Amino acid sequence: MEKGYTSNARGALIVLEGLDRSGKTSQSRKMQSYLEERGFPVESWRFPDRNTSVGQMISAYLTNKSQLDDHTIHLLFSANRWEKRSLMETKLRTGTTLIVDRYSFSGVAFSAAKGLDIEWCKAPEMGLLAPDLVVYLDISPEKAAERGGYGGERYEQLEFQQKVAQHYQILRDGSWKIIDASLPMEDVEKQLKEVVLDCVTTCCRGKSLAQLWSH
Ligand code: DGP
Repeated sequence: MEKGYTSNARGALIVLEGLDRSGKTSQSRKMQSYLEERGFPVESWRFPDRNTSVGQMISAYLTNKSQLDDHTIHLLFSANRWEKRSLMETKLRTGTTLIVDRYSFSGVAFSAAKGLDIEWCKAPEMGLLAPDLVVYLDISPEKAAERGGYGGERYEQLEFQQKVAQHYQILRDGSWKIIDASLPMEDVEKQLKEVVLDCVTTCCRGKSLAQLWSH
């Protein structure tokens, strides 16, 4: 074990958030390779996880194959995170860092953008694991829309993304790292590497795991 690392060493829970087309998916892959090259056990996850049965219901909704009440789909997105919670905890406690593309903040920002109450939206997320780092890839909805267009899923519309951006603003706190995602990809990557490595190192030194939105 490297000097300074304790027996409480664990993996870091790193969450990437941002609007659709902000570059989260490409950057998660880059961060995974970066950490692997440095010898850290790491996995790339994403929510929604469309592989589970709940995830398939979410996918049908997003691709407009099914209609669901706004509260119902909100709870399904949350259930999709809950069904992965215990595996997530096991991975972290056994030393694997998780780079997660979207998490509870997407859950709240997207549903609140439809007009649901923020506190109501947060409630089912309480008790999920708290990220050690949230990175927000900041891009204007207009710029994001210019990036090769949207794929045609339910939320991929400029007006809706503008509302989502406003709700991300409300959710942000001082612990979030905000990276200008309109910069060239290499510049975004460079800034991400710094904050990610710093976070992984802190968790290796035994930072304890916390829960989301517990008062
Ligand atoms: P993605 O696979 O990252 O492209 O996400 C699919 C879409 O679902 C995207 O428009 C963002 C949205 N989304 C992701 N997580 C949640 C969530 O928890 N709740 C809601 N309402 N929407 C979400």
